[in-house]
Formats: sequence, C-alpha cells, structure tokens
Amino acid sequence: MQSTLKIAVQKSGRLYDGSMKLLKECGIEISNGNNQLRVIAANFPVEVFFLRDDDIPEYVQDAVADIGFVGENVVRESNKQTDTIEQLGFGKCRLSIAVPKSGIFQSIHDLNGKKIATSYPTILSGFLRENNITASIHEISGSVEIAPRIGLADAICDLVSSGSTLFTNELKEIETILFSEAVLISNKGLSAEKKTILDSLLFRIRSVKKARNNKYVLLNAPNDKLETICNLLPGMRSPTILPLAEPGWSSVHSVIHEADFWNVIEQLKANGAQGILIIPIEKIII
Ligand code: PRT
Ligand code: ZN
Repeated sequence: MQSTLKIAVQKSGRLYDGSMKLLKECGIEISNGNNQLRVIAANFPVEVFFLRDDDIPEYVQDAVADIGFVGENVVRESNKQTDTIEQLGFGKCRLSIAVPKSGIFQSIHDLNGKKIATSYPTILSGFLRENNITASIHEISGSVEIAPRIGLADAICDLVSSGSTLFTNELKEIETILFSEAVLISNKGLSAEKKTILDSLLFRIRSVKKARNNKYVLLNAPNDKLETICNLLPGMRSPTILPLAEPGWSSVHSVIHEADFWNVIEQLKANGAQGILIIPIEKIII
C-alpha cells in the first residue's frame, strides 16, 4: 500500500482558512464538511489532522504527523525538534513588546526590574537575556492586553497584526521581537517515500506562492517607447511583444512582482503605455 503524508493543520482559528485555501490551490481535495479530526484527500496521498495549533510542533516532532502548517511564533515558543521547510505567506503577524501609551517607558531598557505579561515566555526570556534586561515574566494564556490596566504587569509581549487591539487598550509598541507567518514544519526522520510526497507537495506550494506574488500585465505601447517599456518589464525571460493592427503600436505581455507593482505601473504610464490590464495568475511553473 502506498504511504500517505500526514499533515497537521489548525482545527479552527486564524490559520484554518489559509491552510485549507493553500491545499485547495495545490489541487488537493479535502472535504471537512462533518468537522472531522482526520480527513484523507481524494486525489493526493495526504491525510489531514485537525489539531490545536499549540500541539502541532510536538505532534510533528513525535511523528504523529509528518508535517504541519503552524505559526512560526508557535514553533519558536514550543522549542520542539522539527525542521522548518517553507514559509507559507499567510498568518502574518509580529510578536512585540508594548507599554501603556501614557506611561514613562520609552524603550525596552526602561523595563529593567519591571514585570512583563505574555503567552510567549520562552521567546521573551531569550530576547531579554540577549539584551541584558532583567525583567520578570508573568505568563498568562489569554487577554494579555489588559494586564497593565489591571495592575498585573508593567508591559506586555503579545502578537500584533493590525495593531487595533493595542490601540483600544491604550498601549504602544516599543519593540518587535519576531516577525511571524505560517510555516511548513517537518518531522526530522521522514521515510524516502514520504519525502517524495513532500517534494511533490512543495513543488505545488511554491508554484502557488510564486503566482500569488506576481501579476500578469498586458498593455499597449507606442513603438518608439517599446525599449524603455520593456526594460521596466523583465517578465519571466523577457516580455512578449506582438504588433497591433494600429500602425506604430504594439501589445506587450509580461509578469510583474507584487512588490514592484505600483512603482512599475506609474513608470509604464509615464512612458506612454495605454490600456494596461492586470490579471491574477493562478499558477507559475518554472
Ligand atoms: O485554538 P488554538 O489553540 O488552535 O488557536 P489559538 O487561539 O491559540 O490561535 P489563533 O487562531 O488566535 O492564532 C493562530 C495563529 O495565527 C497564531 O499563532 C499566529 O501565528 C497567527 N496570527 C496572526 C495571530 C494574529 N495574526 C493575531 N492578531 N494570532 C493572534 N492574534 C491576536 C493577538 O494575540 C491579539 O490578541 O490578535 C490580537 C491582535 O490583533 P490586532 O489585529 O488587533 O493587532
Ligand atoms: Zn493555540
């Protein structure tokens, strides 16, 4: 019998949707209609276990699951023996130290001898040690942001994404300890057969990620500006150029990286490009 790769995914919470969407975009059909704890994919040799995110690193370390999708913050905090194979591009957040807005603390060095509330004692204690700060850590599992207001701590160390929770609780960030996103972790002793399945899954994940980070661009360019416009658009190798029926104009097709997007579009327009169409790409196979 062919073996399957066991994937641990958060059962419910902030990483559930991103994990399921990624598997779907990789062409892997998982139907979890009945809220089951274990589902076998219909068309790829994987089975998915739905677990609490905090348990995923340990289950992957102990080979209960072969791989897992989990926040890097959880991986670092849990300190288990797993390999981090790939960043997955969702669940982005940061672990920050924050203090009351109206208080006297301006930097982490003002926290010497003070008390910090957190659900991340391992990461925080490592950070304090590296920065020679001797603050005490008060570990709490939830609602960390109210700790200063109720006199439980002088500062907090918690995850932040939009910053609105800090804002509502009149707190300000003074230091970011870790930038985090969902990552794929793997058991260290996968069999050759499981490694082959993982390679095939990674190939699909990387194609999906590449496509998400790039847009297909289609535009009309005056021929006398073609060279400048093409230099702005490297494309996968170089842009595709086709003559238009209207003399003096060409159609240019290319791919732009998300990070360069607005900057490149402005320059294209400034150089006479017209009818610019931006089209999402579903997959990029190189
Ligand atoms: O039940 P289970 O244990 O599986 O879930 P959980 O409640 O422990 O985790 P969950 O679903 O809240 O988060 C899962 C993962 O999502 C985290 O480990 C992070 O990797 C990632 N993530 C991304 C976040 C956030 N963004 C986030 N904003 N996790 C938590 N938050 C919380 C934060 O703790 C704070 O309370 O959201 C609040 C701040 O959000 P903003 O937008 O107001 O800044
Ligand atoms: Zn959790």
